[in-house]
Amino acid sequence: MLLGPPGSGKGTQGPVVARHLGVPYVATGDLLRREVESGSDLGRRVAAVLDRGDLVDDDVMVDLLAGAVGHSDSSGYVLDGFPRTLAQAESIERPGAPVPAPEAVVHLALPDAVVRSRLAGRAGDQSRTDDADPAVVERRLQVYDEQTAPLLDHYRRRGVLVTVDAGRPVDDVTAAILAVLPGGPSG
Ligand code: B4P
Repeated sequence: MLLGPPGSGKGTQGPVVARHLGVPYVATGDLLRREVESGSDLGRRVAAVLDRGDLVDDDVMVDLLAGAVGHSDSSGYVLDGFPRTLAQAESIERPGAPVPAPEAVVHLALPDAVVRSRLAGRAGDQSRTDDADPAVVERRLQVYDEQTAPLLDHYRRRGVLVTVDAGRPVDDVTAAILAVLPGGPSG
């Protein structure tokens, strides 16, 4: 599981780590953007939430995750962007949950100033409407601090949290993640 503020590199590192581990990569941000592109009723509601920089409802997220992994017989995943709230974390700790509780939670640590500059860069190269407006970026940082950062303590208490400095070049961050995973050189 990859946990970190917006722009910390979850979507950059996730596919690489998944390939290395030979498991599927599941990114809830991608699932939501696909739903928006489909033009469904849910997609229209999700678009409004993303444009404000808020989080989509926990029940919707748990259903989307279950739908995405429902046809897979994989015993493991790299999860990017889920959970983002304590309620989502608890939803995968119950019997019958769509994915197992995490074996390792990688915290991609990045200062807010670097987040702002990375998202401003991405707003220029990709069509992410939630990166383009500085007020929305500030809202996402606030939502991360209030609703997602408390998960760090949740997973630290469970003994599965490892922290990686996400401010280094992409390949260095990848190497650091692989090194701390269970079975890696220092994991
Ligand atoms: P996400 O799609 O998860 O996006 P993110 O957190 O903004 O970015 P990420 O960390 O993946 O950054 P990336 O690698 O692309 O979420 C979007 C929205 O969906 C959320 O705000 C929320 O509203 C909603 N959502 C998603 N999951 C949810 C859930 N579970 N519950 C409720 N709502 C949910 O990197 C960003 C930029 O930095 C890129 O341009 C990249 O090239 C660059 N970069 C990455 N690593 C770098 C490095 N080491 N050095 C220099 N640049 C780097």
